Amino acid sequence: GGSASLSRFRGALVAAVLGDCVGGEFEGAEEVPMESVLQHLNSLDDETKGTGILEYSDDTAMARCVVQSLLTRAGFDEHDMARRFAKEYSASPGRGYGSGVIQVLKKLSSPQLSDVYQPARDQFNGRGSFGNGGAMRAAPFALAFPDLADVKRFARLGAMLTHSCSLGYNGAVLQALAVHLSLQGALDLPQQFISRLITEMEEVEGDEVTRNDARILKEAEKPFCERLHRIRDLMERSKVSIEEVISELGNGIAALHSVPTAIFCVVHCLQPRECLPENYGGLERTIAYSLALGGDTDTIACMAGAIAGAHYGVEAIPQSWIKCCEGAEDADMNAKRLHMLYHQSSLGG
Ligand code: R7I
Ligand code: MG
Ligand code: MG
Repeated sequence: GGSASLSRFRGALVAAVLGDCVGGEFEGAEEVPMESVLQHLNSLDDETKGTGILEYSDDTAMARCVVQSLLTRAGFDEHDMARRFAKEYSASPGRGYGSGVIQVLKKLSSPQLSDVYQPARDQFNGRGSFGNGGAMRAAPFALAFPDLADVKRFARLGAMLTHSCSLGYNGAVLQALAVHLSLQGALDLPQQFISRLITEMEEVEGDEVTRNDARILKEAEKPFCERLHRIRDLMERSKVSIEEVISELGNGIAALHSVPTAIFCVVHCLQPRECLPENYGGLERTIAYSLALGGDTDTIACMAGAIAGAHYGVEAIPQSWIKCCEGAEDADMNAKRLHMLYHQSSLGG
């Protein structure tokens, strides 16, 4: 489809859910042989096996809150979004939330709370979380706001409800930017796609707070920019092993060790790869490759899924995969609603 087409919106939201549901199988595994990944993915095709439904985790649970809030309020409303996070957590606390964020979600349910950003600021001795929980639910911001400045601003604020460390919320901004650009067709020119992300993140990471956090955590001055440069270096090489990707970019629960990794999975899988089946299309390759990295597989596949889905469109997703994943049909419906909101706002509202 064309730029910002309905198919791209549906692809983004549905593939994010798929990544989460399918990736849950390997979350936390240190090494995941490609053979196990393909076996798992093949079992989804095989209805006679009765794989049953794969449940979504916190990644999708929180993304659904973001979507519902953006749709209901026709824009960003931090109080409404915070309330939805808290309500969702108390209704289904067993979705695999990060161990720190649970404290925030409990505090957010208090009716006396006036500053909804305060519980997040109290995390980790006042420094805030750098986990990828803000980034994992950032894609819907790119589907709600056509304007790049809005995507950056609201993805940051939406993440800050739980992640007040710049390495947490800047990861959410990067993920939303990647989905935003992918929706416009920017992945047709992958090198330029990365360059544009670097240009944007130069500005995002240019502030005093980011510099300070990076110094305290002993990271490069602009940590996400530095990782994007590493992606560019990896892209220039003819062969890259999974071990190298993990050591250069990471596969962990920190936003810095997972958002750039998800972006790499997408650009790396734009073309056929030796380690992946020939009959796989780009979206299938992206999901399979994300899982084979091990570590935080549900979240990396969820984020890579959103970016890849926005590029390839919903038609690239195997029906048999959609059928196995809890919440995939809902995501498809919500994508249609977001598509309407997006094109309403672009008329100037
Ligand atoms: O970021 P968050 O919502 O977790 C998301 C992850 C995804 O993989 C989901 O699929 C789910 O499995 O969890 O939750 P947080 O609790 O804010 O952060 C996740 C973890 O990162 C924490 O439990 C810590 O182990 C670590 N972490 C930190 N450790 C030390 N200092 C995050 N921030 C810090 C920190 O500042
Ligand atoms: Mg999860
Ligand atoms: Mg995870």
